[in-house]
Amino acid sequence: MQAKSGIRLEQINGSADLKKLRIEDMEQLCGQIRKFLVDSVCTSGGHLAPNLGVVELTVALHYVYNLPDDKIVWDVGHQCYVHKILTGRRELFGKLRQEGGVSGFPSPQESPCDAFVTGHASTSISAAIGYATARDLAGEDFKVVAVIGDGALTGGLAYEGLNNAGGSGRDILVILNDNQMSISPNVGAFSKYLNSIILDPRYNKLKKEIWDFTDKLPVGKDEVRGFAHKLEESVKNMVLPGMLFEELGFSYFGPVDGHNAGELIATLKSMHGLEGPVLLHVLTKKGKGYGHAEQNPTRFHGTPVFDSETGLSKPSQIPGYSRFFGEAAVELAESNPRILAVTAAMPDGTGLNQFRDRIGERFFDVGIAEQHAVTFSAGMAKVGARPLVALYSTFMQRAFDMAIMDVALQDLPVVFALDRAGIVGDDGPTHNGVFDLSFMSMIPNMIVTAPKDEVELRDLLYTAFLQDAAPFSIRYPRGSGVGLLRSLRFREVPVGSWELLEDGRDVAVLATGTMVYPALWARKLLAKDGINAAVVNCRYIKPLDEQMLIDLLGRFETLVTVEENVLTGGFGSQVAIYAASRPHTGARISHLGIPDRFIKQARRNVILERLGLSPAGIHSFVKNTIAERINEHSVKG
Ligand SMILES: Cc1ncc(C[n+]2csc(CCOP(=O)(O)OP(=O)(O)O)c2C)c(N)n1
Repeated sequence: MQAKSGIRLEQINGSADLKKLRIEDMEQLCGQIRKFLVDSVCTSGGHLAPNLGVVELTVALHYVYNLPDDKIVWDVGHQCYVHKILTGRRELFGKLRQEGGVSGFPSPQESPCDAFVTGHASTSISAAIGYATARDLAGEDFKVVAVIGDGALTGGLAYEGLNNAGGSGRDILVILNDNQMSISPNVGAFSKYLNSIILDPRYNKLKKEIWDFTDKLPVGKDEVRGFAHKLEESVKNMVLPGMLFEELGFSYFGPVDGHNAGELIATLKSMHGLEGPVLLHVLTKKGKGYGHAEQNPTRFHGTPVFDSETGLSKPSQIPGYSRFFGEAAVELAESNPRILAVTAAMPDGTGLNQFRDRIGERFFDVGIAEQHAVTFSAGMAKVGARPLVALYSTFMQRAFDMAIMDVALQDLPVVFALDRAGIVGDDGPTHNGVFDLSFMSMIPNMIVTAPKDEVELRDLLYTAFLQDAAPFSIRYPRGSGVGLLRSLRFREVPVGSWELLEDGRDVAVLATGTMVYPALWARKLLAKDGINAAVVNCRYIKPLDEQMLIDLLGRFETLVTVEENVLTGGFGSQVAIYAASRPHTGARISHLGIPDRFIKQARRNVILERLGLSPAGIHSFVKNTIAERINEHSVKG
């Protein structure tokens, strides 16, 4: 793309190239970046609207700061595409979020300009103040910037960071990228507070005028600013009550227009020499510059492949698990007024938007606050409500302690719906939900389940609400179900019951959740090798179906467990621990699951195949296990 004044995005491969440009050229550059973003994301899918919103901000940051010496920590990290484009990774965008391409989140392995791995919200201020503290102790002088969205600012960790940073007095710049949106419209008191600042700019206008005026002073600028600051301290509560950030030890600037690169550059430059914690409030529009995304920022927060002209994506043939879950939740809640639904800023992703639209008075979006979501649910359960808290498996990690202390220790009937469990693929290691079977199973009183398909998901949800005392967790994967017709009637799935789908002679395959259907396929492949396998749907990970397990241990010499979870502490571990506690049966149990390493981005099915978690993979694992077993026999014999 040849620009009028000869600016070409292809020539920008780092801050140094950017700094050669004139301020007047920035608008044109930003236009090129936006076009590049839309063209890339429409063919690969990814986080479009958040990136369109930070084009000018990212350009300005790169213009003023020196990377990688200075450190920018991107909160959540989903808005780092522009940063990646400007730091020499533009060509890798042909494979955005794919194997061998550029990942969708900051990755220091990819570039030293990516200061910190992010993916889970609200960490940036803590990481940045960590950087600043170690910097000061080492006597170094690089700059540290945290860029955090108003959505991420609803997470408790952000306040822990603000508290620490504001109290420390260290040099750190927090940029609040305020677009009034989380994935959905932002919620809660803090969001209202930010709005009140935007809507009442009197104080900030006054402050900016003083700042601009003092900037023009030939001498004594700092003294006059110091005096003005003291004056401001004494009058601000009269002008705008509750300047919360200032009270927390930050010098607050803004709100400024986040789509005027020249103004942003000038502001950042003028703030460059400021000491202590500083917060710059920047107003942006999510999806800026691409009509479809501006009109529907939630839809384009993270999008599948789409047609850039129409903005439309191909609808999936089979409804996703989240939709089934949302429908079932509504159905159950319509006949049980005690059921309440809780989400941590993910009404659309979890399918609870259906609940919100139908039974809004019993729906609660608490912001990006998984820990609070769980303890809030515990409080409600304590007085007889039946809370259903729906979180992505990866974000449930945040609330581990709350699940133990606030829910399970009191044996409260909170229902946990853990979506996106297992490998998610494109979003990479920050988003894989591969630990929940382990950490949920280790909690006393917790019932842990994984349905084999969408119908069983509905039935397990129904069963969960039949339990009066115990916390109950259900994990299910990203994406489409297996395409079964919805059964109209709910059926109870007795707690701790497995389902013997196919009996066999040579080996028992104990599969859980997403691995049940691949195990049935593998059975067919094994039959061609003359191996007759039993396949069990182990939908309860805890409690195990002890009766059936005892029977299988007695009948089979070889058992294989299969799960889409890390092997450590997962389903296979529970089976092994139980089997080890039984009188010696002679059965040998082998385990197939996710190994002890982080899994990088690639297509979900590619990863699963590579890990052996596919029909072919299960087939060869079982075959090899049996072959080893025969070998052992012949050596002994
Ligand atoms: C702990 C955690 N919970 C949920 C999410 C899912 N999530 C990703 S981005 C996002 C919204 C972030 O909003 P904001 O910080 O305002 O950034 P914006 O997308 O508006 O630029 C959410 C809820 C997450 N990344 N981390």
